Amino acid sequence: MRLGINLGQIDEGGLSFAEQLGVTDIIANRPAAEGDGHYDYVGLLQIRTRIEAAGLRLAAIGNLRRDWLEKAIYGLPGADDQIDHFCRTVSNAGAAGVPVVIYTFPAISLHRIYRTHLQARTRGGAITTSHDQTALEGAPLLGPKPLTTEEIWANYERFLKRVVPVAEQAGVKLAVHPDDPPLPPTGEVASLFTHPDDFKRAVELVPSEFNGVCFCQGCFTEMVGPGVYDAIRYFGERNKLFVVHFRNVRGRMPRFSEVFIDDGDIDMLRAMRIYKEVGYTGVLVPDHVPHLIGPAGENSYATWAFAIGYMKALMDMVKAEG
Ligand SMILES: [Mn+2]
Repeated sequence: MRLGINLGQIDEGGLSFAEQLGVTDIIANRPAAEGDGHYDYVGLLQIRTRIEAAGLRLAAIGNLRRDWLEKAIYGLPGADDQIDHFCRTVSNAGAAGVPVVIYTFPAISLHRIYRTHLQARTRGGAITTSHDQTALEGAPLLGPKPLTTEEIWANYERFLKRVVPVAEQAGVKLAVHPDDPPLPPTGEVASLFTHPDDFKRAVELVPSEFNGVCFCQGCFTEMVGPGVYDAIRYFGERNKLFVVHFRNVRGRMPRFSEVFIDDGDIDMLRAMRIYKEVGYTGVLVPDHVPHLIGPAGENSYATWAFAIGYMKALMDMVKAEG
């Protein structure tokens, strides 16, 4: 198992921070090398070489612009063109030596729903986010057109049938991340992923060793609470874990809060042991952290350092268990 961190800016500060903490892998989060609807080869190559020059490894790119797939998600005119662009990103990633592309196929989060509460409090008064789904009941959500669950699955299948062969050719793993939060259909907008079974369906839709999951442990816990351990095992045993977002939460849908890594419902040591038991060899990164006091912002180094240090200790511990 490898320890990684998400970086938005691939700059000296972020890379030094990773090195100093003993992190080995970087996930480039919406790297600033966007071309016209896709990532170009040279931009990705430059990101990889910058990371490698710091003695680190580029594990994946993720957090791609959501609107790049909006027409594909809704099945609008221009859908095939967007899928073509996505295929170019995947091909270019392969050529540039990027092993994994993390993506979402989100209808609901196109509406910028993230949490109902953005200034909640957690331990010691740290600012965090929380979500109360009951506040969204009856929300008048409408995309460019009404979208049913059957339609979004059909559109997703069309996408996968085009993209997976390209990924195989390019040697790039496609890791799907759920909408976060994993909302049920809301207003006239459908959603794909509200239960681990939906991911089973996704990986079986177009079977391939390149079609798998970005296992956001936070989102899976938001879906099924303690069922998260079985979900790790299920996808891990089938080699479908391509990336792990190692995050803790308290509560589950319809109500949950983001918390510090050691302060949620998930027994993080138990989770780490399962990743090891199933033979997971990929990267684990921390994901969403409460704002620590001090130089403010979610991206302050201290709050990430706390999560990384905790993860590193857990990884060392399960390694020592043999
Ligand atoms: Mn995540």
